Amino acid sequence: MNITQKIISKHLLSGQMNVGSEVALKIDQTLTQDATGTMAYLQFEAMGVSKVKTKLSVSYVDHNTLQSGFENADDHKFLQTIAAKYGIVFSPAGNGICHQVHLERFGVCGQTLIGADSHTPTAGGLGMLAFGAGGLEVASVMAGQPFYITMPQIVKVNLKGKLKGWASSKDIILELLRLLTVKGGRGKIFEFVGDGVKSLNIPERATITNMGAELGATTSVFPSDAVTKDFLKKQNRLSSWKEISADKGAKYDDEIEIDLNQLEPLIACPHSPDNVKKVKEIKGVKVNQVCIGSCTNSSLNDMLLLGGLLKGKKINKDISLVVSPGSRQTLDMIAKDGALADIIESGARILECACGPCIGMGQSPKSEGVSIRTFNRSFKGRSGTKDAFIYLASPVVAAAAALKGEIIDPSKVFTKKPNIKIPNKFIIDDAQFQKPSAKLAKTEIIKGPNIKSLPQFGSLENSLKCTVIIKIGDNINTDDIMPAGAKVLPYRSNLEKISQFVFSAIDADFAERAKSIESGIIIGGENYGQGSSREHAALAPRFLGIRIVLVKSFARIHLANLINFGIVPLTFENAADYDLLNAGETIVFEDIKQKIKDNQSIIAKIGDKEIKVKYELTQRQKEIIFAGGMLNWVKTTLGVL
Ligand code: MIC
Ligand code: SF4
Repeated sequence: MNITQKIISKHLLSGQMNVGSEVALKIDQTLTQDATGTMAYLQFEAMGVSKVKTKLSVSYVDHNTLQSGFENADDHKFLQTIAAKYGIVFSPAGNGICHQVHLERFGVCGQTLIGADSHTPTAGGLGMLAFGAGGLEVASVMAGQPFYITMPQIVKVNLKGKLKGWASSKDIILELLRLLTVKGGRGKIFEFVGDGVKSLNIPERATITNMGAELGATTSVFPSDAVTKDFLKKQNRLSSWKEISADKGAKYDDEIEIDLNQLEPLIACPHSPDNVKKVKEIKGVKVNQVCIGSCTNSSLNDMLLLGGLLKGKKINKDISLVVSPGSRQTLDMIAKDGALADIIESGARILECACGPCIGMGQSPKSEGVSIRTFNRSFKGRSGTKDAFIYLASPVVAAAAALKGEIIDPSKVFTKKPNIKIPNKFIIDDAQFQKPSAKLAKTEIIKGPNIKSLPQFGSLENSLKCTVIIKIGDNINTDDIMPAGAKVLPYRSNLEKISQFVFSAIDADFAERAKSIESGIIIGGENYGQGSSREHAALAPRFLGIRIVLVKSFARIHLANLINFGIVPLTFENAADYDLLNAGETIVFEDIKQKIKDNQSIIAKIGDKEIKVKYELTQRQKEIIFAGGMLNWVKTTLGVL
């Protein structure tokens, strides 16, 4: 067996490990963050379970840490009290970014993890099978339900040789994005093997599994070996280690080879993570801002390297360099090591250990500004400045740009690699985590005025008559559908408020129009809903009356979110029919419910035009849609309704 099959077979509750068939998995751990967590815990609460049923569930506060009003602080209090009541570990603001902290303090080799955040696969760097999911799915797993996925293809990524010169692990994943694009990983798990693996440390592996999300992959995983053991030993967590590797001759559905010796510094140009070029090809672009951090590149290794690169140097006068270490542990260790002082003295601005600029929580670039970021996403407008140009690169490329004020090959700036010494023992101080106890289980849940209860959606009607509220193109991401940033994020637990922002950057009147019409439909192209796992990108449209999304193809997590909120996901039988539809038209779906029940094809009628549309739904997913969403369905399953 390969690594994926080994872990899946140990967690398989039902189904068969055949590509394309649905499997139900036992999940050991869950994680949430504050932007998705409030909704997930409201849903969990509605399920009426007395305690989480997982081995470990952790609730992190790392996204909405800007407190420019009471909303976010109220959310934090709600998360803290609900965690206490239901036996969830709580990690408050300041502790760090969920994926970094989870890697350091909680991940266990060979276990399964789902997280209400698309970058949950980061933990694959430790040999965990970790999936991003909607909050409602995480809630149902916490309530003891299995996690369902369509068994993906397993792709062997053979890493050959060793990184040379100024190439970093970021360049490995950027190379994969260049080769495969943001759609290339859909329905696939990437398993990294080969002699190149052992030369990569855990944070380097985690940079790759983290950004596997940008490929649209179901997840990515590395073996667990002596390097993993060493990392966990330094974290004083040797008991979380176990060796995991693919059997000799293990079978894969596909194979890719990357020769690490040949890689050179790469950069993803605006506005998509797959628009990858060699740094030396685009040198000379003037830069205004450099941001180093995010769950992709904020580890101790990244920060020590940065300290070494900047030591004794000053950044370019036209640059704003912002640095956010990934965790309190990292910040503490670079403070004691002296690397933090080197970073500060270079002219950097130090931010708290949180997502920060990555999710548009501050540090938006200037108008038409160019920002080089070590992050994983560069969708237009996500930085908070609509006309900014975001480039994604490794900390080395980012540091070179910060010193010279332009995109430049690092070999022209640095002569030799700083000698980084990773201490033998990490600073272990878990004092800021709130761990579950019998006493805490008596905590009263506190909900501030911005935290609104969930709406109840009705079951699916037999026929639907929908107006096309918007028609959009390919690769629409969930930031397009449901923007984030400092203005919108405070309303993640207030559906009525946040729904006003649906598609606001693309079509300012979308919410108004959708609300004024009884039933709406969205028409889209390929890979609809790529990017973040935010279920608000399905929940808020449903709240506005969207009943059907008809596209050429879907991204995995968003497809699950649509189903979970009772929106019918349809695709064109013939992609060219996309051209026949227009915004404002009315489409009639006669007997849609009965047809789905009977597995028959569906005809969409637009006046006297008829087009064939299709769906791929398991029996379970059909029942969820008929019930008006997963919450209704789970409540029935658990006997709460
Ligand atoms: C993101 O990177 O887009 C986020 C913010 O972490 C999201 C989750 C969210 O929208 O809350 C994600 O990746 O799932
Ligand atoms: Fe946070 Fe950015 Fe990572 Fe999302 S991608 S979890 S916003 S750091």
